Amino acid sequence: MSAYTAFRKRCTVGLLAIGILLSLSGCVDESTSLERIQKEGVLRVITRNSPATYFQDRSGETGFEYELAKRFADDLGVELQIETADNLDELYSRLSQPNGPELAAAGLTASEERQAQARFSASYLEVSPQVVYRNGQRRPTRPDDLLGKRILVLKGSSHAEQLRKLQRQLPRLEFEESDAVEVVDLLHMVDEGQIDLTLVDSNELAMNQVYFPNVRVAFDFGDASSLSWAVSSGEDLSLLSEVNAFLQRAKQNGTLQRLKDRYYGHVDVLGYVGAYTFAKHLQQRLPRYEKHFRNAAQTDQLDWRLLAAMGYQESLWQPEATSKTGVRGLMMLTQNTAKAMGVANRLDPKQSIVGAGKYFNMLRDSLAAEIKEPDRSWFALAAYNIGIAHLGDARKLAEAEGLDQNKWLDVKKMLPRLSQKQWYRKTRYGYARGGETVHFVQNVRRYYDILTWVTQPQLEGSKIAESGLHIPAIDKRKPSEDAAPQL
Ligand code: BLG
Repeated sequence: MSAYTAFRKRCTVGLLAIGILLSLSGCVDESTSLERIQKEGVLRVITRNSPATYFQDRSGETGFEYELAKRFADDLGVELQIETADNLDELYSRLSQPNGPELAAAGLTASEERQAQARFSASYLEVSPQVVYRNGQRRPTRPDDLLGKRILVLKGSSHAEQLRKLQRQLPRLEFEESDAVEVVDLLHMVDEGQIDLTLVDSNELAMNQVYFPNVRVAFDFGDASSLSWAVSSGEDLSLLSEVNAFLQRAKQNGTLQRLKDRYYGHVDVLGYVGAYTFAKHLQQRLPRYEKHFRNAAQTDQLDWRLLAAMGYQESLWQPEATSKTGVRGLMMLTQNTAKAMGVANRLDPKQSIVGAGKYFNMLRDSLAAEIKEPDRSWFALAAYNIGIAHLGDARKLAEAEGLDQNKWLDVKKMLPRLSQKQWYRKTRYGYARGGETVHFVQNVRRYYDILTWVTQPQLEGSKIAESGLHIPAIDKRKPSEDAAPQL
């Protein structure tokens, strides 16, 4: 061994020893942020409490961001702990605190102003900022049309940032920012004519369109932007690269698309007119029957919103509805079902709802014990529409195909076969319009989802806007001259 080699070896040993000593004494914690999360077994995520991100529903915590973050935590094998911030400034400042949450998942846009505070992940959703106005007023079509309007946006939002940029070209442009409101409040204020315009992201508008009948898209404001998750800018890159890998997988295996459809796809499924009509009926018709739904649901231990969703699918909440086949009333009871449920007058909305609740419950109770919730409820819905006997046929077809007769996803594939001769001639009860039943269950579930979030406390809290939320600069100005009369 040369003297040089011996010297190097001694140095290496020395350095190693120092390294071991340092790490033993805890002077250097070399674990990455990802390792720390895994060691502690908890991922702390900060979000906003809003229908488009995170809220409480019939079965607990839910929302697009919550569901995605929950899957991420499950993948990491750790518990998810959600924290909420009241506004975006607070969210970013808590994210950068030394003992703050590790991740922010709140429909965030990787805007220039925020790049200094946070590192953003790859995008998981493309959205367009949209200018929103009230139906009946002149539709703004370009940035110049924003001049002289009462505009309110979320404080600290990318929309405020975009408006500030526009102000450089249009110095007379005025707008307000508020941290006392959420997106629903902004839309509510446009809907009620309390402000002229607001800016929201397309996904948030899509979700809320089914609630506010008067709000309309004026025009897309600038380019589409990408929603991302964020980690504090002080963090190492371990968590961020794990997030990116997860988002990539969620894109590839369809998880993102499913969540997007479930939360933001109402307008796509109902169509623009359908969403608008639903919103109108929600305000004008549902209040007349809500107490009947609630009472009947309580008696039968159901969620009243499921019963209401069925009523909307059956008759658009119209007590005198009649089908071509003579089925009648708000809940579309056949004569036989009405009789069996003790309904004397099918056209009486209260009786119709009580009878339907009783019938639905009876069907649900009669299903095989192997069928678990929530599928159990979807099976009961199918039986409500097609009859328990035909549903039994579809389950048998599923079994014969090697599918699971206790899973809705499998049985729903078989139902359309009940109207095809090659299949229904093999069944015990024969022909039935099973395709319609699939459609029926799908629609009821869609309305149920919508009703679930429009009746959640967060949205009901948005009534603060109605009761005179105080935004001084806005209050001072006169309502615009061309405001449309109330519909
Ligand atoms: C349902 C009955 C089931 C009955 C099935 O028909 O009506 N449900 C109710 O009365 C609530 O009881 O099952 S059976 O008794 O075991 O035979 C099958 O007959 C009602 C359905 C029929 C459907 N809507 C509730 O979903 C309907 O109105 N179809 C007609 C559509 S159209 O006007 O011809 O387009």
